[in-house]
Amino acid sequence: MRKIIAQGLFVSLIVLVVLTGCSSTAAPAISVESAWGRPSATMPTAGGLYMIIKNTGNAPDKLLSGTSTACGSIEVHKMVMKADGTMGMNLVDQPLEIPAEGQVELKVGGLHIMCIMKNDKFVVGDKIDLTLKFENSGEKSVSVELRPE
Ligand SMILES: [Cu+2]
Repeated sequence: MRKIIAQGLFVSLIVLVVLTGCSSTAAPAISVESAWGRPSATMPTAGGLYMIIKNTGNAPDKLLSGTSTACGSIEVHKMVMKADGTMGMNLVDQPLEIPAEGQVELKVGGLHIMCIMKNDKFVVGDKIDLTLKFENSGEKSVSVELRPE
């Protein structure tokens, strides 16, 4: 009887090691690079924010939301070709997935973060603080440099 209990304990220990091993190794590792922003060409009170969101971890993560002292609200947009051949923007209403061991590039002509400005305009040369909230990685602070183009 004692032997069975001892074996049972041993098996539970192995299960515990395997379980905790998994939970500590399968995690996203998010970093943000090359962040910059510019005034929108079409919306005078909005600005586009561009950056590379990298995930060096082995589990995906999702960008849930963002806040900034310079922005009244923040949305993820995607540039699309409209039926009349001009470019427009669509709201991305699903959390943006950052794949494991991958990256998502927010760039001119593609995905971007739209900052609906609190004040009148972006001042080129200024830096604005942006906080991005990820599902698993929590909040990441990003300094965004404002450029003319
Ligand atoms: Cu936009």
